[in-house]
Amino acid sequence: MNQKRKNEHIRNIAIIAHVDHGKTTLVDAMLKQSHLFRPGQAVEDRIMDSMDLERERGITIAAKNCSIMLNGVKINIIDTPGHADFGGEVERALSMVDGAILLVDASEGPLPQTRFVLQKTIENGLGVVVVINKIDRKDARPDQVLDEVYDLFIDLGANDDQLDFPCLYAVGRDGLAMKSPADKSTDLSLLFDTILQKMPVPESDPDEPFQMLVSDLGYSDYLGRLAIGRVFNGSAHANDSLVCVNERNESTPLKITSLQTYNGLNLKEADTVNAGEIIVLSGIKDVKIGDTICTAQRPKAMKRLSVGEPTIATEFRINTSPLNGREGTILQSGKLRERLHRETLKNVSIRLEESVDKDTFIVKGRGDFQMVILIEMLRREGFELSVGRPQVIFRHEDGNLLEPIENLFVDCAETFLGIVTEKLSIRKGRLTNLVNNGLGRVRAEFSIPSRSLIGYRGEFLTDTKGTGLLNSLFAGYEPFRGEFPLRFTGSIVADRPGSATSYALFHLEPRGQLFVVPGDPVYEGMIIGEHNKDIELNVNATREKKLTNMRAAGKDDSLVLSPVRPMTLEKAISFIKDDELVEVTPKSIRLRKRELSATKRHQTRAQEFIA
Ligand SMILES: Nc1nc2c(ncn2[C@@H]2O[C@H](COP(=O)(O)OP(=O)(O)OP(=O)(O)O)[C@@H](O)[C@H]2O)c(=O)[nH]1
Ligand SMILES: [Mg+2]
Repeated sequence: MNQKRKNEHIRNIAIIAHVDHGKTTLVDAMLKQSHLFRPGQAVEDRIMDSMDLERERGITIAAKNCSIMLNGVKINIIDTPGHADFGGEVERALSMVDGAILLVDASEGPLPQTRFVLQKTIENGLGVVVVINKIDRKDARPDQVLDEVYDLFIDLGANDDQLDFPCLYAVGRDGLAMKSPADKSTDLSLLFDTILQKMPVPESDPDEPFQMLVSDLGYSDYLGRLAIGRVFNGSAHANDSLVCVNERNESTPLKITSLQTYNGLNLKEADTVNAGEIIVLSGIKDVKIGDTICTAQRPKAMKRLSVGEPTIATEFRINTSPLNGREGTILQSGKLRERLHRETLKNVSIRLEESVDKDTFIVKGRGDFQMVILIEMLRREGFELSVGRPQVIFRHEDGNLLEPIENLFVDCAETFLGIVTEKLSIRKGRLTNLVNNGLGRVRAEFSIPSRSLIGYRGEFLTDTKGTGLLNSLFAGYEPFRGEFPLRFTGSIVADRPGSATSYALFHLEPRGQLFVVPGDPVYEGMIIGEHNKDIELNVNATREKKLTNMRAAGKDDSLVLSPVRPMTLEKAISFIKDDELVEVTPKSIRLRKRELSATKRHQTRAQEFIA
């Protein structure tokens, strides 16, 4: 066997964890303490969360690269998202690195996504450094959490080397790392030393020619399409002629126009890049994530990056409501198709399917929150569209219908367990484990269909008065567990176009919860509220009070209406039933029936009844 060549000048690491365990905040501290910024320079918090939606929602959505220098060694760092719906980003990030820093919250301990990310890391045979983070929390229990992490490694089948993981304690927010929770520390130097000593050095095969696995794509107005990934073997120089090998093993020639590497938060031009480095290459038009860039003389595709299959499908269509074209600038199905296709190039866990109807597209992904983020991005770009309720993807095997199942972890006060268990059992959930810590809180585990969780999170927070924690992990496909009602209420539907009036809305209030306020435009087939009873109620929302000589119309203003909570995308897509859609524009979120005409809906129902 060949002697492997080591590149001692580089380490490639990913920061992985369950959502909110402090990854992006720790990267801030690593950047600051590696003297990336001028002394006194104002730097915003969670600097790697650079997308508007990441900053607004306080979570990481896409994995991103940066680098620091430690004792002359370059550390490429990839900050990854912790939300389960963005798990594909973690898998993509792990394809570029040799090791991962696994953060675990010192109070919460390992949670479902900790398990997912660690499992992927172990499967990839990568090095792991465990950091028990946030030990400043009043409810921190670092010793117990370390035991739980150890149990998790064993449970995931880690080998003896992996079980011997280095473990540190940290307060990422203050930039402190220590060997034991009681130690005093003033900085992250212990973490930096551990990275240098324990994270595997990138290795390559000196007999192999240049090979780069494309793990991400970018675009620059100046350089065009950018292929981002790790050089696994050999070296390349600016202006080299190479080939790109696609999934059908076809080679397309390319000439490198620029090579760049990560330098802090920016990119830096490089003349030569060597095995072990993570690079940004331009000079290529047609490239996909998973392709290999290599030499024309010995084209050899690397193992393609594979990520988990999508479990959710959502219908995206053009906006056909009577109000279309008033608030957005991009309305055509061709534009929608092109934009969704572009998303699949960047986002490894999203797939696009055309449907028989040329104005309708099926987008497949990992969860309803991922869909919400995609829809939100589109409306900000000026799109108008309508979307259906996310549906889970069923499978058929040997004549049996199978559905995706999740392990659901509930942590709540004992008093709320009754209502939570009742709601989950209606949704075909089964209690599999229950631990009562004797201090008034319980941890319960359920096995439950993925479809049951669409829209459940909001209800759970209401039922536990905002104090419950809910986490889930995809467990695999199991036999279909049967139907259950999506909701026990109907829709209040406008029967004509116009403007909603106070008078009409005031008289509709006793019938349910309204979504519109006086002056809002309405149209036939638009859902303006949730009906208390499980039937559709068609109403005239534009009704004016009959004027008499004695009274003026303006009197209606004195009617006091209950406040209407604004409809969020999350709420809207989980509220609608299969025969309903959400209309999304840059300014509004409206709900509607698929079939706008009340007469036609009535006819269809009558036919279904006869059939
Ligand atoms: N007490 C305490 N809180 C922290 C610490 N580090 C981060 N936090 C807080 O934890 C929250 C989440 O921090 P992030 O850095 O965004 O967590 P993340 O792991 O990047 O989250 P995702 O990327 O969305 O998965 C923020 O409110 C931070 O202020 C810490 O050391 N101690
Ligand atoms: Mg983050």
